[in-house]
Amino acid sequence: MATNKHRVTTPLAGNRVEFIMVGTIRVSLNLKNFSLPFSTKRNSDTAKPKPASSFRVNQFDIFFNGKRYAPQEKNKEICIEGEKERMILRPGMVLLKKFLTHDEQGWLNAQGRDSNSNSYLSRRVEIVKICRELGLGPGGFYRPSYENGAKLRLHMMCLGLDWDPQTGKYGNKRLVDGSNPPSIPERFRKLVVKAIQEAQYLIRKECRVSYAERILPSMSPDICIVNFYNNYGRLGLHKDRDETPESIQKGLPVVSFSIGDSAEFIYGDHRDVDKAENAVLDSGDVVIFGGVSRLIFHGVSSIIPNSAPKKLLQDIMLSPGRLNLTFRQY
Ligand SMILES: O=C(O)CCC(=O)C(=O)O
Ligand SMILES: [Mn+2]
Repeated sequence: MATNKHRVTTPLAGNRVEFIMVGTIRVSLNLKNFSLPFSTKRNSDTAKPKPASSFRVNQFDIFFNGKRYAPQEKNKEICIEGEKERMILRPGMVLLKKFLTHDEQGWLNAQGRDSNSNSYLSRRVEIVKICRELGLGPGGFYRPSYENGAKLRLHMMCLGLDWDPQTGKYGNKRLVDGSNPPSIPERFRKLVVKAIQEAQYLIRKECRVSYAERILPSMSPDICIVNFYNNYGRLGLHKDRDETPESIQKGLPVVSFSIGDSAEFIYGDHRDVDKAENAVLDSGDVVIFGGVSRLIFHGVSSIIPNSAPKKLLQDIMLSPGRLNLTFRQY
């Protein structure tokens, strides 16, 4: 069964039953060693695999072209320095509410112009704009499948290294079309480092310890998975465990940015939705889990429609849904 994104257990395991019609009779064919065309791992000896580069993925634009209903007033973004909430959710797991200021979530207005021209652009991180641009180019957004052919309920793009949901492996080329993943923009990497430092500061303060680094280690991200969930998007409970054993053993954290509509994020010690804890991740929130929480189960049970901040939607044409960037050190 395809139960999660990062570990896919054996659904078809190389076999597929297919039906063909012979006159009015339906005949089932058990196709031994059937492999999905984009899986290089399981190509049978007899079938001549098509080179990955001859496959194309459908381009996916996270900007919205249609008519949008006016965002509700209640979704107005409040982003006042000092009102930011920071929470330790469990040892090694921290939630930084509104860590990404509005400007850092996207600074272009709908016409593609800087929404505040005499602003301190150097401090701004154009996450949405950059993701959109990268997402339309080679190695950009696509709708990945599990090994059994079922589609993930999101669009994905990898930065730094490609991560393949079918093999659970990282590599330099995307198997599905042979493209190279774009690099992680330096601005993103700086923000990740800053977020970890804030989380460590919180741990030091709240837990009155001087060794926050041991509870939540620092890391330098070299991989990033960018997910775009529409209103029906979700991601089952899973662990992020495809990074190197050293990275995982050291508890180097996963750092996850949320932009756009809010999500019900679930997490816990078991792959059991009923036992999982729940946190709503709003636009601008950053969640970090490392140290003893590095291998927690986590997932997204739902996206809350129409919950994105009004200001964000006024300034950029992000499609209804949620953009998520998850950084790790390989
Ligand atoms: O969207 C999220 O908040 C989680 C994403 C995630 O867990 C992943 O990409 O591995
Ligand atoms: Mn994950």
